[in-house]
Amino acid sequence: MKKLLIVLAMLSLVTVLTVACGSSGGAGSSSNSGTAVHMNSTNFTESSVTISKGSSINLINDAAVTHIISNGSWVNGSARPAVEPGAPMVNNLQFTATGESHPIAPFNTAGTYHLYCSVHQNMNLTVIVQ
Ligand SMILES: [Cu+2]
Repeated sequence: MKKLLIVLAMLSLVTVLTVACGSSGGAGSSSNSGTAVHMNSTNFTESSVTISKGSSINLINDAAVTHIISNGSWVNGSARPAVEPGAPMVNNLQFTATGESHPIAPFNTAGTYHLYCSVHQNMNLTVIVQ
């Protein structure tokens, strides 16, 4: 009898998890929604984020300003677009509204990558993939 209860409990847990995943709207069954990285009105709220290989980040705009994100970085006040080998392509990903969020495709190769906002000088994000 105890065994049956455990089995029932596990089945209901699986059901809850399945429903939760189904409603998240993820593109792939194995992908998660990504590590949240927030942006305020002029910058990323953290300058770097560390994630595990194969996972993604989810950029979230916390301000009612436009951010346009691409591969690359600001160096000494100059925008330097650059798609680093192994980085997912991010090409003028635009945010315009508060609360708007966009996932970045999974980082499948370990390394250090850079994203920047072409609107805001020195708005840089380093993504460390381990
Ligand atoms: Cu910006």
